[in-house]
Amino acid sequence: MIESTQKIKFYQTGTFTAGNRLLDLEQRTVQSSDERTNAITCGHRACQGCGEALGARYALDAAMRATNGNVIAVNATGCLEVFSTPYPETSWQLPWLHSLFGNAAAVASGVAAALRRQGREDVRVIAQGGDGGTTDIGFACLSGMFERNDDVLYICYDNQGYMNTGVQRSSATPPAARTATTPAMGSAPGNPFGIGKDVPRIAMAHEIPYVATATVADLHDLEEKVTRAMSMRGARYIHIFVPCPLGWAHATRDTIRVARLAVESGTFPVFEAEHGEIVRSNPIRRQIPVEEYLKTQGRFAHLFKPTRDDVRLEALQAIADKNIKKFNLIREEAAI
Ligand SMILES: Cc1ncc(C[n+]2csc(CCOP(=O)(O)OP(=O)(O)O)c2C)c(N)n1
Ligand code: SF4
Ligand SMILES: [Mg+2]
Repeated sequence: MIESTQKIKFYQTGTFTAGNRLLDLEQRTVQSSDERTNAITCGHRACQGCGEALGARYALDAAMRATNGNVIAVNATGCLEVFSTPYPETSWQLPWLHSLFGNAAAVASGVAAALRRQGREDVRVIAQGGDGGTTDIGFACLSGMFERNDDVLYICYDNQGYMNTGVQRSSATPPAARTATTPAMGSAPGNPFGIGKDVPRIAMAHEIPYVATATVADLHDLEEKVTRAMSMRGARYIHIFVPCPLGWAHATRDTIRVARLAVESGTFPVFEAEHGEIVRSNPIRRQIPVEEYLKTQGRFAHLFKPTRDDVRLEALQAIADKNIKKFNLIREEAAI
């Protein structure tokens, strides 16, 4: 008789809350614990199915657990700031500061410096902003924060556009995507520009202690990365992929599915880097064609109707294939 063993992997434990029941208590997510902080709580005005609201809740609750509740958050202008703090109300259950659209990293650096001066090393600082606040207007302040290695975790919630002001294009908007400023008309409908700024890799070029990407589709992974980041000192950066049902024109119930398809198609690579070197990447279980991801969203509808745009579909597939190669996302041991 031939005896063989196969390691069983519970992939669903990473995604669905119900999957937590398959895990020991200490391995369950922060979100499944009734002791979580609820860092951003009910009453906010995010759209139904907003990926950014979910991402912020997951990240900040994990950071609060990792620091015994000692977090000060600094927020850039954007949806997260606007929907959570309509004056005089707030949904934040932690000290929280908003200044301007472009200076969250600089304000956070100042808060960290003041805490250091007071000898309050137990209190940790998180800066957070959207892709516009991070990859465009806040980029110089962010690079300065990295270069000085200030003791701040910066989190970018990437919904690939200026959503708060009506879905304009940012430098994180993918090629061909329709936005209010890149309409689906003309010879190159949608965003006519290239691949956008790859801020996680730009952050790596600063050789800061920690850089990671994550999505709202994998709660365990996201929480682990925030926890790891909070165990370190110096400048850290996490880039979280957060679908936006309003701007991307996908069903509100599909936020998690859209994020998962972005990962499984290779469109959004999930990895970690320390001091400028990639140390881990999350393998793809089953590569899906990029089309399967694009078809979930109205912002790419013009690639399929009234006629199929094979040239641009191939270009988008090529970007995903390149990611898969660059980050070694398809590996023998990942297949079951
Ligand atoms: C200097 C300045 N320019 C423009 C604005 C208007 N503004 C506020 S939020 C925003 C877009 C934010 O986009 P992003 O950072 O991606 O966050 P999102 O709303 O998509 O989460 C813009 C253009 C502003 N507040 N300040
Ligand atoms: S526009 Fe998008 S990011 Fe803003 S609240 Fe709505 S779903 Fe969230
Ligand atoms: Mg945005």
